[in-house]
Amino acid sequence: MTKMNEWNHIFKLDPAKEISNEQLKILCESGTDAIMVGGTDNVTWEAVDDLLYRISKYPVHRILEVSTMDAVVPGFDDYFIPMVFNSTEKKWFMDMQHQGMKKYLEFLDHVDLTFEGYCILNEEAKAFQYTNSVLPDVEDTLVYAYMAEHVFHLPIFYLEYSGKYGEPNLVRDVKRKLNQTLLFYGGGIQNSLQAKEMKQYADVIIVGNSIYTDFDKALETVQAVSG
Ligand code: 1GP
Repeated sequence: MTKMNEWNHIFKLDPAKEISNEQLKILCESGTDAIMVGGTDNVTWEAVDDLLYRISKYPVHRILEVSTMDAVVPGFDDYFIPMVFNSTEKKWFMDMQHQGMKKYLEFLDHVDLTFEGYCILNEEAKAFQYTNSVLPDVEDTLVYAYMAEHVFHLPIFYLEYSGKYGEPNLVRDVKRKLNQTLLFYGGGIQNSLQAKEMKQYADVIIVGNSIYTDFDKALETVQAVSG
């Protein structure tokens, strides 16, 4: 398994959506650096467990991005925990995470937890609305990036445009603010060109929805940014 700072690409699977075994095999064997399981709505234990079982047939790195305490299924290689910087409610930055770790306190020495500084930039995204986020301007976003690295020393700062292709210049400017913290970009990547454009600046791009809307083009994003 390569180290996270060598990663380029992640496919994010939504446990609430259907995917065939054939497509799953192709994604897992595509050369992507990891398969991340995560979503906002209807994330159930059964659906996460089913996806974990199915992706575990392949030698791919398996990440659960935790969005609900009801579906923290054991057996993933990594657990990614979002901390939403631009939420107006502290619970999405600190309290849910605190409660979750309290629930699993006895296991914390035995699992890999990776905290992601999240900045949600699409007002239409379910996660934006669910977390009562406010849209930051460019300066706000740059300061969140600075805080992720220098105040909280987080390994990841994640520009999350879920469902919408973002602003490459903002991704570029945020990247310039980061030295140690990795920049993840996710949102609206549907083809190789978009993957390449965002990968110029982001350390890792995340491709989600287009898996379900245009599988072949989503698949091409791996080769577009690898190597
Ligand atoms: C969603 O950032 C990921 O959490 C990917 O976004 O689904 O728009 O590709 P898309």
